[in-house]
Amino acid sequence: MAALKSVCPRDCYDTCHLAVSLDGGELRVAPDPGFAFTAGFLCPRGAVEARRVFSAGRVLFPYRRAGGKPGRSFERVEWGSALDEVASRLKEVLEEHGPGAVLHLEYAGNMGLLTWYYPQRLWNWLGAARTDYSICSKSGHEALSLHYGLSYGRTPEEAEGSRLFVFWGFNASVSSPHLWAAALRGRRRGSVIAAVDPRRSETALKSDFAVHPRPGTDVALAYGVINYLISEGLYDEDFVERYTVGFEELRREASRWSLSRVSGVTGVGEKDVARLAELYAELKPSTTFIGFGVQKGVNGAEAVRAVSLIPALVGQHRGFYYSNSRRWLVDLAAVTGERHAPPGRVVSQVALAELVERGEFKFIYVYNMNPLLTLPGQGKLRRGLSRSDVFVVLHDTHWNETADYADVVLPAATYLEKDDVVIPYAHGYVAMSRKVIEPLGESRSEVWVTCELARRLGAPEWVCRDPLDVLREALGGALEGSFEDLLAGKTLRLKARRLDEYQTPSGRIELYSRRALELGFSPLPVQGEYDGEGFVLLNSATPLYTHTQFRDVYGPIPAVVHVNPVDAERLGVRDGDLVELYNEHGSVVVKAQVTELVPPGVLWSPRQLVGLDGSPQNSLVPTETQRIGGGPVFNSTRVFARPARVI
Ligand SMILES: Nc1nc2c(c(=O)[nH]1)N[C@H]1C(S)=C(S)[C@@H](COP(=O)(O)OP(=O)(O)OC[C@H]3O[C@@H](n4cnc5c(=O)[nH]c(N)nc54)[C@H](O)[C@@H]3O)O[C@H]1N2
Ligand SMILES: Nc1nc2c(c(=O)[nH]1)N[C@H]1C(S)=C(S)[C@@H](COP(=O)(O)OP(=O)(O)OC[C@H]3O[C@@H](n4cnc5c(=O)[nH]c(N)nc54)[C@H](O)[C@@H]3O)O[C@H]1N2
Ligand code: SF4
Ligand SMILES: [Mo]
Repeated sequence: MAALKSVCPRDCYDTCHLAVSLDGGELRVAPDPGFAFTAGFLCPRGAVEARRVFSAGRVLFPYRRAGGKPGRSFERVEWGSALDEVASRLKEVLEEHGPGAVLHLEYAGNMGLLTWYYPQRLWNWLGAARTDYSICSKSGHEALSLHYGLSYGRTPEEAEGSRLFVFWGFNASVSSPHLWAAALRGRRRGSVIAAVDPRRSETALKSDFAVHPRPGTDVALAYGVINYLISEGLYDEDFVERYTVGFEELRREASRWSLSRVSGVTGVGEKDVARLAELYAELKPSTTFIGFGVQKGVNGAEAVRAVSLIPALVGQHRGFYYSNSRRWLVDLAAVTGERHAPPGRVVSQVALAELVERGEFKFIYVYNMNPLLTLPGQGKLRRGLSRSDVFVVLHDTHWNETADYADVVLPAATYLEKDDVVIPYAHGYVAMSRKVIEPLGESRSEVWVTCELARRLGAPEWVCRDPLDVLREALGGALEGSFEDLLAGKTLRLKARRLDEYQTPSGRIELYSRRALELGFSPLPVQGEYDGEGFVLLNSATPLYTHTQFRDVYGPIPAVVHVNPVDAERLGVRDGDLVELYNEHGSVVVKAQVTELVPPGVLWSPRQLVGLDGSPQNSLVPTETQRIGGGPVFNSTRVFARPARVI
């Protein structure tokens, strides 16, 4: 069989274009050689997709619960009776409690328009509650929009010619391997790679220059850089004059951040702060890659704001890279049906556990997400979902922890078993992702399940509109080329908003943000509290897993914690010993790895792990939300540690 085009739909910066073939019945997933950015190699996850599709972890049939919660005791049922049961429970809850007691809960397990967005047509028609999708990048988006209007930045293509690549709280060599490869290509042409990370991350270790601020002190560091640029006359006066407003206010605030004060707060040596500023002044163009990682702490949004202002001072139009989801003209509302029926109640995804514990939802439909490991406040979430008055449905490709709390589990087709279109958030190229094999077992697409439920609930015709027509409407004005070209298998570029256009009240980069003032935030970035008791527990992406996916191929996410030798000594912990991490929210037992990759006072674990005691990492993370954007605070979680005695 000739290779078919597909696109990796994982929540990942790279959105690899793929060539998928069936050689003698064997499924082969390879990079599409025709798409330069991701040609050449796949990451360790992309490389084992075929194994994941055929793994023993697949949900292949519909099931209904046959034992208590939590637990995996299920009986197989026919699709018809599973859907009938779901529809009748849904009707009961709607009648008794209204649509606000019905929640659809999803994230980006598969970023396809038909997988993630299409099902929302049904829920919007019902007026059901949804979340604010704040779990990942929302705070950073809102932060950038205060100063730049829409939150988009450069694409990898636009960044590639940079002479300086700064990875700020962004472990790209792990979390965005093709972007990292692009940076390495730049280095071979003489560019410099710098990293800002509290840890000696994989990316920091491979960079030409790295600084290691204390977690949560990035605002201070950014002000240090800004102050140095201004006071040494190294900033681009002409650019600042033409494209920004609020320079004087920024200058005044930054002038309070002398090298010695910055060094005191961040722990970064004065010379290194100055060196970072000099790199910005000397090496142009530069691109600052602002990671989702730095943005997931109490000071996360403020850090994104502060860091994003540095490129403006050195004369770069949107000289940063964050997420470009707001750069394209894709009409998502055409997919979610929001113009027919706006979403009902919107609740915090980060703080969802609070509402679930209080029993605010009686019917929860989960798809494309594994909230029973990935949401903060696991203790509350688990207590809430154990209530007898909540009915939980899960539509997933694989068995996961959420199934342990589900009443009905429905089998989902993987991306290789259905057609879809994935909109990337970094590069701007799309291709139709084609069904390569028939769905395994009785697994079915989200479109199919949505329409089966819609029919049972008597939904109007628009809810179940032909998915191709929906895609045509959503993408019609968004492509450089026609939708028919896309259908015919061409790779097309997305129309993109301009880099030098600023959708702020003044039409310029607002170093001092009027919108922030109106919203009740400080017009200039603020360095918040960063100190506290015990340790800061950082956690970030690791190479073999996409969040909780690929454990069926690679085994459990290693339940380990990195501890600096000084702390290990003080705690009486040796390499390989068991340690209990605990705070007022919960406790998790992990194995210590004594290493200088983390500084004293800071711990690091692979994110979303399950402890050796079966307790999830997110039982330590509070449901606290950031002021700007309502994002999570994973990377400012405070914990204590002690040698673990029993398991
Ligand atoms: N401690 C800690 N927790 C975190 C984070 C952190 O840094 N630290 N990061 C947060 C971030 S940034 C994110 S983005 C979230 C991610 O949180 P989740 O989105 O919950 O992450 P996944 O584990 O990838 O779960 C996706 C689920 O979708 C399923 N799936 C995959 N493909 C399909 C499909 O085609 N159809 C259907 N129906 N299901 C499919 C997978 O099998 C999996 O069960 O986690 C957050 N949680
Ligand atoms: N392999 C792999 N790649 C992925 C994913 C995956 O699950 N696996 N998930 C994708 C998704 S959804 C996301 S959100 C991204 C996340 O990928 P990134 O944007 O790279 O973010 P993280 O991996 O959360 O953390 C990056 C770095 O931020 C550092 N950091 C933590 N706190 C601070 C701080 O206060 N200041 C600074 N300067 N740095 C800090 C951490 O030490 C870490 O090295 O990765 C995407 N790519
Ligand atoms: S997970 Fe990311 S890097 Fe890996 S194949 Fe998919 S898009 Fe590419
Ligand atoms: Mo994420």
